[in-house]
Amino acid sequence: MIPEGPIGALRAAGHVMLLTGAGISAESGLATFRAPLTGLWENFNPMDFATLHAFESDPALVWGWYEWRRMRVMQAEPNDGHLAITALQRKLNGLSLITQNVDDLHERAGSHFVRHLHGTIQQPRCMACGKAHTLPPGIPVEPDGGRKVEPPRRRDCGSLIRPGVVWFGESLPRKEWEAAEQAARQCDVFFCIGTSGVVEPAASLLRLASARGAITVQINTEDTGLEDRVTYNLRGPAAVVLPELVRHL
Ligand code: BV8
Repeated sequence: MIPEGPIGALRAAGHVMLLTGAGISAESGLATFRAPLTGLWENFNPMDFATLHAFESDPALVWGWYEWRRMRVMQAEPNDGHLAITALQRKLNGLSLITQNVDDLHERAGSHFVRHLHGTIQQPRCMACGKAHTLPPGIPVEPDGGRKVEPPRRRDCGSLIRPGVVWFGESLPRKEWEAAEQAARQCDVFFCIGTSGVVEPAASLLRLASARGAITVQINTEDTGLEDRVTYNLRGPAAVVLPELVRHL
């Protein structure tokens, strides 16, 4: 049951900001970032892979992990949480959608102007100059039993192609980050949806919005430690809570 508070705040808001994390893609079957990995990767920790050092040390292993994730993303479908956000975007004039996720499920649910703070898995780029690299069409095949997949190299200069994501220790894309900071400063209502609030600087956006007097709402299936720092805490799966919110608008 959704309390009247968040619904009234949404109705009255001039500018709403949504920050989504891996939890909103959980019901599409994509593992969240800190949940134990499954299958081929069950004994691996994402934190050990999502770094430039890991890729430079073993490009085939890290590229194999991203290809496995890209395959899982391409096999996944947007869930009712993604679709509810698209409905919110249509109902509310000023809505900023910022995601920490590297999947494209918000876009495939029909959302526009999605800001990816941590890049996207669908847009690999050249290690040397950052030039976008087009991957062959179709879903990557699961490597035959192994985990390693040699990353492609550019034909002209032979540079390695890397995943188009922001690794730990790397700066966020400036345009996306500035847009997120501006939205956090200006919004009347800030939702953090399906994120553990661990990764910086994304996690600082809630603090910025709150400090500027925004009403803050958390949607999560578990405690994150943010419960005392938000105005409203809605416990439950994003794919259930968000459609319920939209139904009341
Ligand atoms: C930076 C792309 C400046 C890759 C990701 C030392 C050196 C440098 C920096 C640092 C350092 N020490 C600390 C830092 C800062 C560091 C950081 O934050 N580290 C953490 C571990 C403390 N940050 C950085 O490095 C950032 N850059 O600071 O630049 C700089 C530059 C150079 C030198 C110094 C500073 C870059 C961070 C970006 C990392 N890249 N992703 C990839 O995906 O492979 S982050 C990764 O975590 C994903 O993007 C993910 O989205 C993100 C956040 O995680 P969550 O989305 O919150 O996912 P999580 O699994 O944690 O939680 C899911 C939640 O959903 C849970 O709460 C769960 O309960 C909930 N849930 C589950 N199911 C549901 C649900 N909720 C609702 N409904 C459901 N159904």
